[in-house]
Amino acid sequence: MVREKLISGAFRGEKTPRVPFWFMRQAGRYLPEYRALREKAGGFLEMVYDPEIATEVTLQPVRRFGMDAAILFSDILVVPQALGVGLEFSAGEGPKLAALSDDLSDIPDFDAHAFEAALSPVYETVRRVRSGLEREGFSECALIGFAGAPWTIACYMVEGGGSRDFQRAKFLALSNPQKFQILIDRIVEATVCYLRGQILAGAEAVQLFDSWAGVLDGQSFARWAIDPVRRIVEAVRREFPLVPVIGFPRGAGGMYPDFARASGVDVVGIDSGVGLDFAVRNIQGVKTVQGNLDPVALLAGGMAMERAAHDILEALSKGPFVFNLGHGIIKETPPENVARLCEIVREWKP
Ligand code: 1CP
Repeated sequence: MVREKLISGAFRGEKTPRVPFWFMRQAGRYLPEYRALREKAGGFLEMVYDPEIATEVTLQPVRRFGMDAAILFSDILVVPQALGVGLEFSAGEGPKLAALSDDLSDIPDFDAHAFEAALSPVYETVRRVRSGLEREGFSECALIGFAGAPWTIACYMVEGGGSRDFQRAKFLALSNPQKFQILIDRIVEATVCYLRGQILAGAEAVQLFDSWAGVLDGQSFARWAIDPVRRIVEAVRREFPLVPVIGFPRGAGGMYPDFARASGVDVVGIDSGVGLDFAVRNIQGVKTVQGNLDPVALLAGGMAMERAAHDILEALSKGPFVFNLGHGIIKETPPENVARLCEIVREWKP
């Protein structure tokens, strides 16, 4: 019989004997072994589409720190790329995509065959990470797959890259909601297909990153952040009822409780701005909570980090909980701080 992994119990809403943990962006530039491989590979996308390198990078933080989950090394922007949108990452800069036109007349079609072919190296990475975890003795470590939530993906497709406030995406969503809905529906369809591919290849849970949910007003949040996620969750659950879905609507603030109730996700990822009492009262009563140490506290280390981590553990370990950061690890973070944080969480007695 296969024994359930610690973190899977927490994802399904159980209180666990120890608080499980992993960190967003746990693979990346703060690790010297990542930087060495990155140098050899050339570019970021070269790493993502090389299953051998991507597997290695996924396993690096687990070997060093023994997290309870590994997260697939990839990027949310491979989905628009597999839909045929041009994508580039130039050194030191963010991503550049071929932006959609003002009238959204150039929303790409969904060609399932081409889409799956483009993403097959990512599925191969998932298979290799699963067997790598077993082979290297990390049989308690779960593999998390992921995708961007439709709103955030639409933001990048409309804007053509990062932005401070994604004003153009918000403007088009408000001024041309019919067309914007078609864009969102297309991304929903592609994302369901992509998550299915990851789960069939061996992902044991999946996370939807809605990094720009926080720029939406209340009404827009319900339509563009909750509804598309709910439809993805329904489709995944129909086919894979036992695979937990984590939703991370970063910056959702006062809309977090609505998201927890209405999106259908099993686990709600909270950013560092969410107050702990608020999370206990309004989110943890409904769903498992994941979060929310400020990545800057991890960067700072020392007493500031220890105090912040203790506060979170004290408040949230009474219910179903997975310790994480409130956003990704900052690239200047000393690996020793990460090691210390792992020790704090592992030794915490709820
Ligand atoms: O080596 C490098 O220079 C590339 C840096 C990098 C890395 C390590 C990028 C570029 N993406 C990634 C990997 C990545 N991205 C993971 C891997 C798994 C892990 O967590 O270890 C994940 C889950 C993501 C998800 C992602 N990509 C998000 C959602 C999470 C978040 O940070 O809010 C977003 C918004 C992206 C887009 C993206 N990719 C990379 C950058 C610099 C950005 C942000 C662009 C911007 O808006 O400025």
